[in-house]
Amino acid sequence: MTPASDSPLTNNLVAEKLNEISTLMRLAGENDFKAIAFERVARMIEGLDHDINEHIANRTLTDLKGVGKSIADDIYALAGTGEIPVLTALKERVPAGLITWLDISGMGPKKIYKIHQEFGITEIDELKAKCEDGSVAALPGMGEKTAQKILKSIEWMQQFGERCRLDEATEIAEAIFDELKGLEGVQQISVAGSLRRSLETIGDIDILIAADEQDASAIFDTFTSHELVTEILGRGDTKSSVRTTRGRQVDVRIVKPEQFAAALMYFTGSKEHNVGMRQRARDRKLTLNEYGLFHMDAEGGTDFDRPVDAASEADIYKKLDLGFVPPELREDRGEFDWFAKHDRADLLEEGELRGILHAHSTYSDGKRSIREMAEACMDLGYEYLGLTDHSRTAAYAGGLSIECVQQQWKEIDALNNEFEKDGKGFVILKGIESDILGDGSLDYPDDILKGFDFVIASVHSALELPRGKMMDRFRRAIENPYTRIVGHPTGRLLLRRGGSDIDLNELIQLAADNNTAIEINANPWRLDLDWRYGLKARDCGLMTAICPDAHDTEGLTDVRYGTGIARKGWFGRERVLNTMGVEQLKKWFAG
Ligand code: DGT
Ligand code: CA
Ligand code: CA
Ligand code: ZN
Repeated sequence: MTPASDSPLTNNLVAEKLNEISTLMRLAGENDFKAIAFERVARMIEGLDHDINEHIANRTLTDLKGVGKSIADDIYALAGTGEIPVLTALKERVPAGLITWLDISGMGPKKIYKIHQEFGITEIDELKAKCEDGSVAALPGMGEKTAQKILKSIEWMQQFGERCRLDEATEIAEAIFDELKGLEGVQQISVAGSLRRSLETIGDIDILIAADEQDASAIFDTFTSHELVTEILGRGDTKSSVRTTRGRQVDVRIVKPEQFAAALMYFTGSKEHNVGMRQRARDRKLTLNEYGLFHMDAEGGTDFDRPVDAASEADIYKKLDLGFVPPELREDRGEFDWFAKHDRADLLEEGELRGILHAHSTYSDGKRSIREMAEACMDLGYEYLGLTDHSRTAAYAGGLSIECVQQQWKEIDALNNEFEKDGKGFVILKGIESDILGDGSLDYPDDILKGFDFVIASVHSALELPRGKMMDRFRRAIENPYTRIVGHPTGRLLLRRGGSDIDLNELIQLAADNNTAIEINANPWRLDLDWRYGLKARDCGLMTAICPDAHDTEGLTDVRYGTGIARKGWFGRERVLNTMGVEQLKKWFAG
């Protein structure tokens, strides 16, 4: 993606370019420090709550954290010419094909650089051939084992892709976790890594166990012979890795019980959070690693003979003058500042959700009747269901004509009467997921719109409009007083399709200013609103709702994934609509 010189820069685009520089530097065998500096600035810009163009216009880029003169000049150059000279030079040096090699597990930039230098190859298929004919194995420092590993990894990559959705990872992790947790010798066990942090896509699954050394072997026996395991990738004294069905890698690590807290913190990550934690330790003449928190020795190294007494993650945070940081927030996006001053963040808990908003029935493209959806909600302990079938323009999804809407209202009234008579304490709200039409208007005349308890407004067509047109469209939809919730704002499908090009910071501001919520679509394909905009949302008081977008009764439990993302985005119950009781919610909807 090169910006046409007439199209304005966006925060994401600048971040993308800087990340590209960092990756290419590594592949070109350059100094890691420089690569890391670019990566840091990229991440900072991604999380920026305002438009980078302000800094470009005012020449104030160096006011931003971590931006030195040289990176600032790179960004000014990008803004001015559409190009960054250092990036252009790197691209000439590093063939594009090599970048895909980074996804091969066990292939760091150094190995890639070496193989490329040696054989002059750039494509994965060429690499595959060189592994098969023994050329890679013959290189110094490689060997047959490495070559075989590379081959396996390529095979797997081509079959499955390198990351998976949160629900897929959760299912596999839970099956293995359940089998291991009761085993003799397992003193503590936890999921770690990106899954514990509730990231929207997962590379591999990490599980950590506290056990005595003599119990490790039996625990690994059970793990590596689990029914989901298709291949054992490695087995050692403290770590074993397997490939499961559907191509996911699972790492299980066993540590000494007294090291569990520090190891759990380390392997939960993120790497960026760990870097921040180690710095805080150093600032206090301590060192933190996966084995524990220790005093520094005279040379500034780790004095393993002088551990600091810290038996839990909370203890470690406390010793570093921080409140306990919930795993979801460990992304180095503001948690250090917050927890240096606060004990807690009061994030949403799944149990605080009192009702379901955004679900479909057989009236449009759902698989269950309204009654079935309502009863499933009751069984799960919810107090209300905000039913939102598709609107009339969404013909492909069985969108409701005005007659159908009126018929649905009758059915809902009848069901509500019945529930009331039977003392169920459950209510169905009349909602609709209205398409946002091309010009930003909603999909029914006002006299129909006013009959709904609430309207979710979503874009389902022309997702590819240019940013300016897209924003105009959303602005009009948000300013429409009937719109109460914006549905899946970008329309992305994780690992499949990127979302619309919109300025989410501006969208959040618009929604907050108009007292309109933006949902966190909890369907694991979407998880849209993206948690990375959480700080902006917090700053302007944006409301959200955790919406399963359920098309079947099973889909209702997806709210667990939405809750994880809401926590990652710093949402507490007071900014989540479906933590309200039905009367309060109706009031909010009535505006
Ligand atoms: P993933 O698997 O790509 O979805 O992401 P993670 O975060 O689960 O990453 P993974 O599995 O490579 O490593 C698990 C955690 O271990 C990671 O979040 C932080 C820690 N860790 C691993 N390698 C490093 C490292 O080189 N430096 C630091 N500081 N931490 C690391
Ligand atoms: Ca992982
Ligand atoms: Ca891992
Ligand atoms: Zn939708």
